[in-house]
Amino acid sequence: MEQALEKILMEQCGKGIDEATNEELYAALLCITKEKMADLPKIEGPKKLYYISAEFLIGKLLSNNLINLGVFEETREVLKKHGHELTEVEELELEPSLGNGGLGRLAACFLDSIATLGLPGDGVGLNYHDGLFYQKLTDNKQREEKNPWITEKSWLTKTDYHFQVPFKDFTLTSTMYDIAVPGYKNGCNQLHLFDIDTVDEGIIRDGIQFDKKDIRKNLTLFLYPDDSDEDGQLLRIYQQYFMVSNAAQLILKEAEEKGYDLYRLHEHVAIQINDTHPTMVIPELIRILTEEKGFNMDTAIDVVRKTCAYTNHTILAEALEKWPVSYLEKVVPHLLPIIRELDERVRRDYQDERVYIIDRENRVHMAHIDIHYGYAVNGVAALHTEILKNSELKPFYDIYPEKFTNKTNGITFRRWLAHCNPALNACLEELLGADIMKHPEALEGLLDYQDDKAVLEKLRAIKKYAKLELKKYLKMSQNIDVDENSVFDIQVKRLHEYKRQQMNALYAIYKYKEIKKGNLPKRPLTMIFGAKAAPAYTIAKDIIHLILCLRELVQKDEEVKKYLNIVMVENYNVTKAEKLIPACDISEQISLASKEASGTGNMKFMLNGAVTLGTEDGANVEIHELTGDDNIYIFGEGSEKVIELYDTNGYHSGEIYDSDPEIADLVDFIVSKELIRIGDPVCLGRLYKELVSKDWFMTLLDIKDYIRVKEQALEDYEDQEAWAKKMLINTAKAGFFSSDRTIAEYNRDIWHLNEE
Ligand code: 26Q
Repeated sequence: MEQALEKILMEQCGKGIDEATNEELYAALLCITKEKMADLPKIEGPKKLYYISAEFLIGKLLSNNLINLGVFEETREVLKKHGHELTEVEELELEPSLGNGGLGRLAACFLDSIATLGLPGDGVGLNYHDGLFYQKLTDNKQREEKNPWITEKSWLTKTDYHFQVPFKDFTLTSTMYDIAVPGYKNGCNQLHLFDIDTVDEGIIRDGIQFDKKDIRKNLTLFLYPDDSDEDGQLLRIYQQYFMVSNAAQLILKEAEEKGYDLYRLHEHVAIQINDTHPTMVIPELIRILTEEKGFNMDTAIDVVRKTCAYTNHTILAEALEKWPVSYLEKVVPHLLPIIRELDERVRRDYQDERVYIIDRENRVHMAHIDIHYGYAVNGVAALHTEILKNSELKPFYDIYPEKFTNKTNGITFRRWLAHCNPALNACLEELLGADIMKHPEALEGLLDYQDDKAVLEKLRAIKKYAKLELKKYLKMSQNIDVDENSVFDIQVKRLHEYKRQQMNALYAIYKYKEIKKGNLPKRPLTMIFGAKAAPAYTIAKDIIHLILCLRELVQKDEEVKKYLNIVMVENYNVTKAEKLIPACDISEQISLASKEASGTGNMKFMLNGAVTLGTEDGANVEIHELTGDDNIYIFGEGSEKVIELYDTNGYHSGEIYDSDPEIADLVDFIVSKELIRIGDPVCLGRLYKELVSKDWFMTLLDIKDYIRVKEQALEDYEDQEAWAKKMLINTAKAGFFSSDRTIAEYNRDIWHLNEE
């Protein structure tokens, strides 16, 4: 590494390593790493996976690529020897924000694991120039700004692959860009990101506004542009079709180049459809096979069905895609005859209109295409899959029980342990004498040390160090002060009512009032939030406003400030997650039971020795099973009760509000004199009203139990040794959540990539 670095720095800027600036070092390391990845063997085999996803939230790549190439330590040492810090060099890398949250990050973890397991599998997605917006917090509100990440030198490599993508009124020529995906001490796969050359960032004005009709200029500008109006939704359809038409053409081109018989495509190719965003790949493949490859309809459908598999990530009705036929007519009319044919075949075979593809209102249910015309359907955590089978997708499960499987999500330990918490990783490897990156199950060995005072002390020291690092970072980035001796209680994830950040905010109100009453906590509490709200999601923005107003209130109160600190991290993203997660004591996973399909942040916190405070939802259920009752804090109603309340219309927040003065007291505070003086009465009033009159995600149902259990957790924290043991057990039991395990299961049950 040292020689390579010296050589390239001399060539590029005529300097030695000592004199090089961080910018020059970054450019040189980028170049060396790209070359090393190009030299890796391409992972190959009899069958290849294409993981199609509208999102790949890959995060910064320099350190991770160095780790996977096995040269991270060496590189750090070389830089150190010459007076530089790799962490400072890495600060210069811009994070590609090519995802919203869980689903996109999962896709990135999966690519890492697929390559690490040596499986041939590429990602296919879009090269959004600005990704998801950059979140600014000003005047206690979220403002959206553009978030460009593509610089002249980046991880993208332009290829000479181009495809023609036909839309109703015009045809676009694509360009494929590749990002190398090296496995950990293994060969290399690719992430293919499609783009068009005519995209124009110049059309963006005031924040993130742009002409939604100018497809040639806007197609790959943003991830999920605001789709609250028809033009936004049409743009989404343009994006989705552009993605899948390129994917289909790439898949067929590669298959033909390898000399495969397209009638046996399914023996050589598996396509994973990540939620319904890439669903149009099914009719698109059928279209190309019938129109261009001489297939008849029956055979085309048969081959495609044996090739495509679908992952469901949500049961929230509003997130299940249903496109009006009229919208598809405007963008991709050539797919409609095929979609209608697919629907007619369903109608011929089944009488139950709940399984039709086109409904009475002429909307196309994308998930229904996937389930009928794919060979596998999976949920992302045990509870989620059970809910799919027994309620949300029950009519489909009754028809195709053999298609349904569970694949509990996972996270890559390369990023979420080795990279983000090197001190913990080093400690674990030393204790366990194993490469945790290859053998996550070895973590269980940590249980042998659960009563070893020296080890417990070491784990606490590692946590303290991470808290100090976060303290420095918050000071530097947002000029926020935090006390490393306080409890760090963290809720970071997209802002959504079902995730119930509002419930956590009500806890902050509770704590504020208690402190005001003189019930002082034994130890100060730092409540950290990080969350972006969708630009058109009004109530979500109101919740951010409430949290920021509460911060201001507490900060201005010299008395309360000593005991309570409310922090909102600006522009929460992968890079910030890497700094927050190692520093966490209490991990907030408080969604309404049944609503969070899995969650993956919960796994990252657990691995890094945080204790979960959560509901029996998504993968929390599995975390609970692994840790046992003593090492997790569970509260709230379970999913069965919640589902029953929805089915019977049995929940009325107003009744709880009217009958419980303690709860009313907390909710009323949202529109109290103190807060209205600080905040926007319209936003706070709207949120108040939402909670007392609707509260669709049942905040008031669980708030009291939440407060009770959180108080218990804070009390238990005071027994530092007992708490350290909980931390240890959480880390020890986290091996199950390695995405290597998840991917091995996908391969065993769905993809079968190594089988001739
Ligand atoms: C749909 C229609 C119109 C506009 C946008 C969308 C849309 C966009 C993004 C729907 C869903 C998403 C993203 C969903 C997501 O991130 N789901 C999360 O997936 C994780 C990985 O499986 C789970 O852990 C989380 O529980 C789940 O919420």
